[in-house]
Amino acid sequence: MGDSEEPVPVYSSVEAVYGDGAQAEEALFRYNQLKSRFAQLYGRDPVLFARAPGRVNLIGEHIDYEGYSVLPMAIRQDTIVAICKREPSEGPGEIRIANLHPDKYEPFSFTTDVQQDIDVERLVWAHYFICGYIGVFEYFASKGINIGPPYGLNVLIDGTVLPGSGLSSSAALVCSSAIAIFSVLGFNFPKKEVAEFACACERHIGTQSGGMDQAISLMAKLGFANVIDFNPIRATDVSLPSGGSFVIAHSLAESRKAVTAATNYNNRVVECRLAAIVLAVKLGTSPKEAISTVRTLSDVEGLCVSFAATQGSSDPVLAVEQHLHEEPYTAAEIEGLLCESLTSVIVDSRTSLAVLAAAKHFKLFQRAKHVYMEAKRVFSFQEAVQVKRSEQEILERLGNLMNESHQSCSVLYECSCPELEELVDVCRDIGAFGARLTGAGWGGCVVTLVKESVVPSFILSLKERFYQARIDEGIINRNDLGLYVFASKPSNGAAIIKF
Ligand code: NG1
Repeated sequence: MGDSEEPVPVYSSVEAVYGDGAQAEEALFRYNQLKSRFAQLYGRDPVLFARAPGRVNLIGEHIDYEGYSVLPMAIRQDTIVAICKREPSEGPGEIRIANLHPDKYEPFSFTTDVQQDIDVERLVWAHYFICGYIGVFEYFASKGINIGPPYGLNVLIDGTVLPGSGLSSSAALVCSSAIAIFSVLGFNFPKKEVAEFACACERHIGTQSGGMDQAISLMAKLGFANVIDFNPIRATDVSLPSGGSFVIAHSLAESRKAVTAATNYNNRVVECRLAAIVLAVKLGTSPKEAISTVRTLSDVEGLCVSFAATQGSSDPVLAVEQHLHEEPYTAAEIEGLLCESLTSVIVDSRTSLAVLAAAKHFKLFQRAKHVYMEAKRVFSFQEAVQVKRSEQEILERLGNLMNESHQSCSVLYECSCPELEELVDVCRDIGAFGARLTGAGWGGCVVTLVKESVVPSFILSLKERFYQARIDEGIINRNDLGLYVFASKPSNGAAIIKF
């Protein structure tokens, strides 16, 4: 039985998750704080805690939703959910959700309706818990599990993954919520299945998310990055070179993925889908068949590779270069090629229709080229850590791949922003092997590879070159700097903790 077939682990101590020493002490402090605040709020102790980590994606950006493998690692920052069922004596069924930091995240109360709608126009932080709640009950329904009338829940949450940072605070919150909910109801499930339904349920928030974040959050193992494959989800451990360290640095521009979905994240999902359908048609599939069978660029990779073979190559990019044009496509041009209106091609979701309404044109060439080339870089990265070379050579190779990935995200995928560009430049300038935006982009963090031995001086230089001006302008507080720039080793995946 592979790891991913195993249920979410249940531990009775924080050490099992966070390791020994300072990190375990820090964690214990957080759990104790949650426990006593929970008792103050709800008059008793939580029955259990569920935690799920954020992640940093080392390489493979914006390709998970196209079906391609990615290479992230879990970070130590996580979200912890403390939970208990509400007793009938506590009044009508409701879900009470509070945060350990009510100054930033006010409390909310929701009904126990398992089919409630999330108003994506008025998103609040606690909706991510509700999204997990809806997801758990959809999963129960798919398994024929009926627990009778839903219970009310008391919930208290603490998260240390910075929101809007590209480190997947949303998946950490959705995954920890989902685990807490099924666990307090007396269930546990294989990690792989939880990752799948957690990904599906995050779509209630309105982004057509790919599945990387939930998969790594659930399946990560201390000390390893992972290659995550999709359809079906599978995680393979990757040992990183011991002399290197990944430093994560925030650009201080917030990536507001859910709010900007129609023009940014979901727009790219739709552009890739249209690129895949147009490629299929150009390569001989009838428009009708392409529209009904092709969803992602991985669906047409075979056709592209066969086309490349006619020219003695196996590179799908050749088909992109010869069958798509660089000039952005208008809706009318694509409709002409497909003999259908775009709204009847993309009929399956409200969020995709919002993309069509907002789009001026579609950059099919650029998006498809990025996806195929980035997918190849993931394999090259995985290969580079396995090959017998000197450590310096491996680190240089990985750094180059990260730089190429950033260039592609920036130029072809257009998901960077001025602050990320500045930060990437500074990182390279002060000696990183490579640096790139991580996560969806349009703000958020950069991940940069440096020699382990220089991490402290690297962080110091970053402070001087990037953050000092922002501290002087009052954008961030000097004392909070550790939240925005830190080195990270691969951390553990999600767990249930009962003490
Ligand atoms: P972030 O920015 O960390 O939420 C998002 C998606 C991923 C992936 C990356 C881009 C969600 C929950 N996550 O990550 O699936 O597509 O962008 O590689 O939507």
